[in-house]
Amino acid sequence: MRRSTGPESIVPPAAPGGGGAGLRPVGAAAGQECEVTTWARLLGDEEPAEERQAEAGFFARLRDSLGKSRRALTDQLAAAAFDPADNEAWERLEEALIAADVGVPATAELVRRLEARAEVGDLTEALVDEAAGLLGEPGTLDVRERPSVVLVVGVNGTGKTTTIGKLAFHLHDHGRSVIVAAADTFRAAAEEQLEIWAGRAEADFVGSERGGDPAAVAYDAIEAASARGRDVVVVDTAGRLHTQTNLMEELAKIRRVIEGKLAGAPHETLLVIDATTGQNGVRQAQLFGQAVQVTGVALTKLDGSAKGGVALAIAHELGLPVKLVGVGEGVEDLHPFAPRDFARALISG
Ligand SMILES: Nc1nc2c(ncn2[C@@H]2O[C@H](COP(=O)(O)OP(=O)(O)OP(=O)(O)O)[C@@H](O)[C@H]2O)c(=O)[nH]1
Ligand SMILES: [Mg+2]
Repeated sequence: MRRSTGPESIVPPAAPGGGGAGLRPVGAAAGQECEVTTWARLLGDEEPAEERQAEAGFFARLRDSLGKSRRALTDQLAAAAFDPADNEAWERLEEALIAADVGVPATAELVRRLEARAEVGDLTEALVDEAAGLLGEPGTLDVRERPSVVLVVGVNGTGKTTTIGKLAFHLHDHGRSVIVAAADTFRAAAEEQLEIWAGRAEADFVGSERGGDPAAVAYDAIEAASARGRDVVVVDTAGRLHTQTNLMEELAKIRRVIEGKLAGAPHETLLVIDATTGQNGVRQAQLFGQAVQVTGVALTKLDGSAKGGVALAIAHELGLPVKLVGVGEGVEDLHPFAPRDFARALISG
């Protein structure tokens, strides 16, 4: 199949004068290196230098997207200089973190880590460091097996289908042949929406009759991938059924059928969380975690959210790696999660 879009059209232009490991993103403070986290790295591929260079520009987009969240966090802190000897200063810090949807356990942990420092020094810098530490290492997406299966779950409207479309596009852009499976047979327009994305990503599409068995769609897609020698199957699921219990039972069934069809599958189970829902997203993750074993989170709609701090709650409270972030509706708006860049964009800008 011929590509309709070249890679140069999906990556932002490189920063002028940038090159190699010393690249600095637009707007990064002097002396701060960009933690370039590329699609190649996420997928475990060799990393071409031009990809590192081009993706450094994503930091600027992330920083813009996290503007609202950053203001929610820093407005309260900026008013006074931080004095570690002042109890009220610590209380203000805690309040600011909780207001930014970091959640109580992750806030307590951040404060504990800051208090454990011999000296806090510049609060912003210290907080960026500790937040990055809490977020952990950049994640990877396990798509080494052929075929690999990525099951995508989440509440309705969080951005599952859109994220799958973008992911399929980037997988294709990195040399993977992809099949997308419309195992959301509940909603009328769901198939059509996924099929449009499949076209953009040059992925094969597997669907069913409306109201058909979602697990059977996943089964058919894996069978097709094996028969056609495709690399990755990405399975879209419903976000809403008649009742929440039905949904969880259905997802668990889809998972069981995938496991039964292909040993080791699903290789990834991504939970899509809408960042604008903040702490609600944490509760969703607990619920989905019980039904299907979630291996990572795609945090979407950071562009419209003031609750980006929820990434810290997800990482710390649930121990789930955030693997992808969504900052808009376009194909270039999905990006591998870079913990240090994220912490910096969230806290210091
Ligand atoms: N601003 C913004 N919008 C997004 C992002 N990701 C998804 N959306 C939008 O959110 C809306 C819902 O996205 P879908 O992909 O249909 O969500 P879904 O989880 O598949 O929804 P259901 O199929 O109903 O369960 C769409 O209008 C998307 O364009 C994002 O990162 N930023
Ligand atoms: Mg959908």
